[in-house]
Amino acid sequence: MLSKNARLWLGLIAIVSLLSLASSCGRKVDEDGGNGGEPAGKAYTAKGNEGTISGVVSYMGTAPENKKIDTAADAACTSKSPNLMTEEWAGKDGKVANTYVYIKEGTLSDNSKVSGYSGWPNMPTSATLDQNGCHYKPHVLGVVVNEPISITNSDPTTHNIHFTPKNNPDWNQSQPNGAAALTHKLARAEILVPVKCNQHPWMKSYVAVSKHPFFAVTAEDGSYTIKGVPPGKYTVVAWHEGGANGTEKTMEVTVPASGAAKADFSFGAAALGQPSSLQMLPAIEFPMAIKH
Ligand SMILES: [Cu+2]
Repeated sequence: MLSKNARLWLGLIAIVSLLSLASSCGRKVDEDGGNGGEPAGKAYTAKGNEGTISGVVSYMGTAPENKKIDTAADAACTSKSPNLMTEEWAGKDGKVANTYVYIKEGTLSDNSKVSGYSGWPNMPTSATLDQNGCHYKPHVLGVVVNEPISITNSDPTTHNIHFTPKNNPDWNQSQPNGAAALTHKLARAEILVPVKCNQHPWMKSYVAVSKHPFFAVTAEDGSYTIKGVPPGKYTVVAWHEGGANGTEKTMEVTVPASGAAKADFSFGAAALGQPSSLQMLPAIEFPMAIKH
């Protein structure tokens, strides 16, 4: 017969083992590359006949003026960035910068699905998000799941970087003047994660987390190029900030073998009548169900 003490110990050991089992199961979900607990897919091998998707994002009509930001709350910001402006409609000559363009889904020429792959050639391996002049550079950033994001503070003041995702854990770190770079990774796909600074309420950026490398952010001239795309038919989406979840425009394109597909997008009220711009979809995907 076991003594009362021994039974108590056995019970405790059983509880601790169960708890560690549960937590290792939880970690597995975080490390699965954002597949939501689904089994990992296959890796795509480059065939040498990949193509590109490129285009230009424009504003139909007159884009709203960016506004001057009142930085009086922090003299260090005012002296470094005396004319800080909002960046929602940055861009030149009616073109729209800071638009995240990505392949949402698609079918390769061998009938396999983009979402069926978990590995792609040329996955980006590092990104930088700099706090400089009391705003984020870049304003919109695309990364892949688990890609290390180096977060730097180039300002003579303290920032507090705060990722506010729906599909990944909240992450909130203070970074004083001169502090070493911080590194953050997001384990699950999410389009897009708002990032803010708890010290300076005007500071905003958006980080898109993708399972594949087929995305780009538009430059000042509105242009973007997505490279290394296997021949196939794709749903391409352009996301731009604004409102609660941003606005998405959707287009279907075909990439021929070793060829190029064009996908131009338009935002703005005047663009609503355009056939390619009818869809106004919520930008945040529903969190994937967690299956163990
Ligand atoms: Cu800040």
